[in-house]
Amino acid sequence: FYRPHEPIYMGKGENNVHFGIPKSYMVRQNLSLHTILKSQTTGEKFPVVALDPLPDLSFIQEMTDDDTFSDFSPKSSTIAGKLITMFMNAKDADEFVSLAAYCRDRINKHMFFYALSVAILHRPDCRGLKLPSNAEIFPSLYMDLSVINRARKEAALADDSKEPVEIPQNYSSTNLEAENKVAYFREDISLNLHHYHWHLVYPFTGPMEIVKKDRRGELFYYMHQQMIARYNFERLSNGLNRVVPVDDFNDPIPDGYFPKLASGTNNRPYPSRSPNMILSNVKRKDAYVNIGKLKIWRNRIFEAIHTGYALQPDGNRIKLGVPEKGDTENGIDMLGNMIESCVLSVNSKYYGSFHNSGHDIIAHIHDPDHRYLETGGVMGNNATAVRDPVFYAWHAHIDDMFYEFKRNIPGYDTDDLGFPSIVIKEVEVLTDNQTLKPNGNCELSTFWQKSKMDVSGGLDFAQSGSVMVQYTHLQHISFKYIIKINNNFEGNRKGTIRIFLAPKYGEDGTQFTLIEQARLFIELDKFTKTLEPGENIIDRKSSESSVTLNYDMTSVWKNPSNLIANEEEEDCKCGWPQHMLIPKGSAEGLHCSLFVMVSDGDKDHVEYKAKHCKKDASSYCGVINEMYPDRRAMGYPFDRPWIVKDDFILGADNKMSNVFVAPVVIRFSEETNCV
Ligand code: CUO
Repeated sequence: FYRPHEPIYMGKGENNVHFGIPKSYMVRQNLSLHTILKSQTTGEKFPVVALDPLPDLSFIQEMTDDDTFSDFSPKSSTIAGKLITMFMNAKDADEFVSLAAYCRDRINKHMFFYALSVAILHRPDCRGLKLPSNAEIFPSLYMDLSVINRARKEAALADDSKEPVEIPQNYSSTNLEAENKVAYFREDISLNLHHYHWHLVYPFTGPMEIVKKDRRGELFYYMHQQMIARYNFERLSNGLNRVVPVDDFNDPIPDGYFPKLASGTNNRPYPSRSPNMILSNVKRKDAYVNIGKLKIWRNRIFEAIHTGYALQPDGNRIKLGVPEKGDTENGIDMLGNMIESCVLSVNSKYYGSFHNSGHDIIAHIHDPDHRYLETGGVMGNNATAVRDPVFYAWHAHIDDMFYEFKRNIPGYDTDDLGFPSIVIKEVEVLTDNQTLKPNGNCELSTFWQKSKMDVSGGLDFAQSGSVMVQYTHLQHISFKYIIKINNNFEGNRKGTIRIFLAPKYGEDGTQFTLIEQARLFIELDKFTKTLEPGENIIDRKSSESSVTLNYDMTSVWKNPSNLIANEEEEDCKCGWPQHMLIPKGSAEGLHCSLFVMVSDGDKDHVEYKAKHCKKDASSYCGVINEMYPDRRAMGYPFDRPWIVKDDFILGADNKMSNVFVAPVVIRFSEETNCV
């Protein structure tokens, strides 16, 4: 992974005269039997097994380093699927390493590292191996190209005269563009890493055994639903209206985006999109999307949603899994795989590839017939898509389609929501610098923080040694929830504590109804507790959240043993950034509703195969090789409408004792802290 464009060095054996000769030379000399590989980071040599026969890479030739790898185009994803399969089929770790070494300089770099990463995450012999952060491998996908150029200059200096290169907080636009107010969210390095990593863990192509994961389609729906809810929360924090979905393919796309990034393969700048551009059919060698087809696919998907049945390739219909009451919901799972679409789609010919093609058509809006030889835009890459405002507009539409299903199945009634004899008496949040609620209100505090990361591993051909960049991101003062629960049963009961947060007021200052607020609730935490009879006081830290992961940006290259995860970390490689758990709020204080529910832990419980299973960041990312750790529908209890009084959430008719809504204010301070 180190320095992706520098050739790897291989030779024929310990005493080989060719040792240390760049791979490109070896290709020219037709030297194909490689037995010694030299580590780029340490200079250490180690043997690799000879491959016999050599792998046939003819399927990959259409994709050179001059092409931009797009996660969503059928061409890229078909080739990537074959490459992943090849890596997964290597019979042992030795063969896997040889295969990777053989392929590395012969394949489009982005494609290579994507497929290799998917394989490392899924091969049993790679358990415990940590992937380096993609921002370290391809920093130009995560920060302004001018920062990379300045980092190269720093690399040439002696270590004691190097200074960190600052990534300006506003580098893609100014506040003349209203969307710039939420650029800190869209362009957050760790958020982009989360999205990239999520799609590595849940590829939509490749061998069945890695695509087919428990409730995969449902998680595609839920993780992206939460991204939209969080983005809208952030927008309301900044005085912006909620995102408007892209649902009419003939309308101009109002938002422009000028990324200032370079592609990780050919170093060309990512194309920009001016405001109000109009979609047209994409007819290129590397992408083909027809607007008429998109509309047909969408109609068919809606037909499946409204009839409750999907058409299979053999002409028979299959129930779209509309759940019987109390059952785990699987209709949304089927729909997730169908809309995305992934290889698990019930009928990919008939329902097409709606979501992926949407990414693809938007990514090529600037050069749909390739007459200018431009590559695709940021929407075509999972590592860069979420920085573009149109990502949220597109996914808001996708989310509306999922919600169309959810609102057509039975809503939750008090039986589905209640847990009689469990009473939440009080909920408080206290930040680490508070012992009491100020003015009787629970208050959360957000601020800017500066952090650093080392990009030297991605500065190909630059001098070695660390090169730090410094960036600004949102942060909050850590806090804890104190929840008082009475268990009026005679014995112990297991409770699942579900904590959500939503803004209380809409764009025009009116208080949301439950129906409006439901789709805005963001999950903050979910955990299980044994509740003893009588009063229980639960004290839970924000850092323990089941949603988040603490992104450690220290370079793995400083000490290659960092690539081996310790036991604790083994299963946690994906997650919402901890520093973005709480939306920004506002200087005057954004009023929010903190929703806490206790549901019956026995009904929610899922049995794992493994004895010790780390559930870090499992809410949006699941648990590797395991069932999703909650039997309820993802997003429960806000995934479906409620058949209870509309004003319930406002506390006017609190019949369900296992639910509590506490007012919380998020106050933002302009002060910047450095770590
Ligand atoms: Cu994550 Cu559209 O699925 O980007």
